[in-house]
Amino acid sequence: MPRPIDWTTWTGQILATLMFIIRDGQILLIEKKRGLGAGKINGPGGKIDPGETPLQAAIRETQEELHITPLHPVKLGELWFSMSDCPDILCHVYRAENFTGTPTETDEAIPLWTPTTAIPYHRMWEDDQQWLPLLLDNKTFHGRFIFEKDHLLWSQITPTLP
Ligand code: 8OG
Repeated sequence: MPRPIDWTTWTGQILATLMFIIRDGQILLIEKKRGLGAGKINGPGGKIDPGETPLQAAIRETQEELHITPLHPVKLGELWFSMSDCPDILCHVYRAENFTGTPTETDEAIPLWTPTTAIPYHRMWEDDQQWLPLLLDNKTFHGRFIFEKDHLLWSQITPTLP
């Protein structure tokens, strides 16, 4: 049984972002080299710095990790993670259709273009297969998840109004 959580009073201790760029039937993912989820495939993203908006952080993290700038990102989702081994994470999820620059390997990430029909979910966080299809469909969503270490114990995805 997952530990009980009162989601009505839940607040994220760590604020984070994810950015998914989707162009010509392909999604730009990264192989993450360090930080939480190192070794996994994910979108670029990371923690929000003090004084930054979520959108500013999502753009900055994509610039730092891949040396590109996403154009006109739109927030589609919010993910609430209750983790057993680190503080609670509230993650804002963005989608963009275009970018400037050339995706480049950095100390943090290796760029990986994948057809949207062949996303490597087996190399991603366990919850991603529950909400990434909604993002690909341009739907808005709110997800809540309880993790025990790397293992997803409980999840709930709710569609939200755009
Ligand atoms: O700063 P750092 O890169 O370590 O921040 C963690 C990043 O990992 C941040 O972008 C949020 C993201 N992240 C989680 N949990 C999950 C998850 O379950 N799925 C995905 N796709 N990303 C996650 O912290």
